[in-house]
Amino acid sequence: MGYVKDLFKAKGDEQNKEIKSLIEQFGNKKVEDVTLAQVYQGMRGITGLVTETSLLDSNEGIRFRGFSIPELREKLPKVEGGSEPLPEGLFYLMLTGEMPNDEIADHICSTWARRSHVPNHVFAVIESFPVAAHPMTQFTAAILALQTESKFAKAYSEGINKKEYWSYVYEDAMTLIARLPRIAAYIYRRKYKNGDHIQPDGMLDWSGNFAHMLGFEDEGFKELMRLYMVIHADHEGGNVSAHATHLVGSALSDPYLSFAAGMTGLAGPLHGLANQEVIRWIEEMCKELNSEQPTKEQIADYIHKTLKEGKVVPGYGHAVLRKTDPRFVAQMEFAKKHCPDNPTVQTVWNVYEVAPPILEATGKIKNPWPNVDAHSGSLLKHYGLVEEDFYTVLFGVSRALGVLASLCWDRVLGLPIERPKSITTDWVKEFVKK
Ligand code: CMX
Repeated sequence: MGYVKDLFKAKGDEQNKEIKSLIEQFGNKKVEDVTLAQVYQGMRGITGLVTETSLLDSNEGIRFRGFSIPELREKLPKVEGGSEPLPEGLFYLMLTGEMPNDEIADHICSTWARRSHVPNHVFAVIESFPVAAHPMTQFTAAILALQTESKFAKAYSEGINKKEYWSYVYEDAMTLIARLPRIAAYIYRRKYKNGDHIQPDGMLDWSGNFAHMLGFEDEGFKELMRLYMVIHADHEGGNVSAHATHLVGSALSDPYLSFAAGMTGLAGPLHGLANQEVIRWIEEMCKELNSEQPTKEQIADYIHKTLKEGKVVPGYGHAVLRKTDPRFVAQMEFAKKHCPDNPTVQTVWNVYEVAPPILEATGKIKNPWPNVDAHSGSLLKHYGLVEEDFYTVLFGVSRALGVLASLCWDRVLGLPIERPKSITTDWVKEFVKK
C-alpha cells in the first residue's frame, strides 16, 4: 500500500478503538432530546451523524479538521509562486487529520494525474444527452457511467471480507476524484464551446489542469479554482450532498453510486444550484432596471419585490449558519485583491450591505447573512466563465473531496446501514394525547 493509504488505515484503526471504548463507557448517554418541531421541520439541529472531516459552528463557520478557512489559506501547500491553498493538501488533511507538507501535496497531485484517464464509454454517455440538458444532469449520468470501474463493486461481488471494504472504497474514491475534472471540463466544452475539447496537461496541479481543460489559462483563474475547490469541499455531514452520499454508501453502494446520489442533491436550488440562481437573480435585476450596476436603493426595492413574489433571495440564509459565511468572506478577499472594480462583484457587495436588514425584518428568516453561493458567480464571470448553468458542476467537483474522504472513514470505521425511525401524524396525535 502507499504511504497515504497506510497512514489512513492506521488512523482508522486508532479511531475505531477510541470509538469502541466511548460506546462501551457512554453508549447510553443521551446527546439531546428531540422536539416534535424538529421531527417535522427537516430534522434541523438533531445530532445524528458522525463526520470526521469537518465541523460547522453556527457563528464561526466551517473548520476542516480544526482549521478555519483563513488558517487553511495560510497553512496548506501552494503551487510555486501561488498564494491560494491546494485542494490536494486539503484532501490529505481531511483524510488523515494531519497537515501535509509540499511533498505530500505533490504526491497526491501525481497520484490523481496518473489515475485521471476517463474511459470512452463515459464520453459516449455524455454525448447521448441533448446538448441542452442541464450540466448537472450530464455530470451525474457520467459519474454513474464511470461506475463500471468500481473496484469495490467488483470485489464485493467476488465476496470479500468486510474488514477489506475500506481498502476498495479508498481506491475508488481516489480514482473518482482524479477523473472528475476531465468529465466536468468535457461537459463544459461540449455544451458551450462546440465540442472543442482540450487535452489535460499532466504538468499542472489538479485545479490548474481543470482550469486548463475548461479553456482558462489566466493564472488568476487557476488561483480562483484552487480556492474554490478548497472552500466548497466539505460542510460537515448533515447537508444534502454529504448526507445523501453517506446514506447511500451505508447500503454498501460503491463510491460512484453514492457520490452520484450526493450530486443529484447538490443540483437542488436550495443547495448547490443556488450559485447559478444568484447570478441569474442579479442579471435579471440589472436587466429589469436597465443598469449594469444598480444603486443600493434599487437593490433594496428588488429584494422586497422578490420576497413579495414568494421567492427566496438566493445566496442568503442557511440551515445552520447564523453569521456571514467565512467562505463568502474568503471570496470577497480574493475579489478585493483580483477584481475590486468588476461591476458584478460591486453589486454582490452592495447586496451584502442591503439584504441582511431587509431579510431580518421579515422576522422569519433565521439567518439573514450571505452563504458561499452569494459570491462565487461574480468571480467566475469576471474571468469569463459566464455560463451560470455550469456553476454547480464546479461545486460538485470540489464537494467530491469532502464526501469521498468521509466515505472512506465510514468504511474504515465499519459504520452500519443508516435507518432512522419515522412516524405518522396519526402516531403523533396518539402520542400527544398521552
Ligand atoms: N430568501 C427568502 N426567504 C428565505 C430565505 C431567503 N434567502 N432564507 C430562508 N427563507 C425563508 C424560508 O423559505 C422559510 O420560509 P417559510 O417559513 O415560509 O417556509 C423561512 O424563511 C424560515 O427558513 P429558515 O429556517 O431561515 O431557513 P431553512 O433552514 O429552512 O433553509 C436555506 C435554509 C438555505 C434553504 C434557505 O435559507 C434558502 O432557501 N436560502 C436561499 C437559497 C440558498 O442560498 N441556498 C444555498 C445554501 C447553501 C448551500 O447549501 O449551498
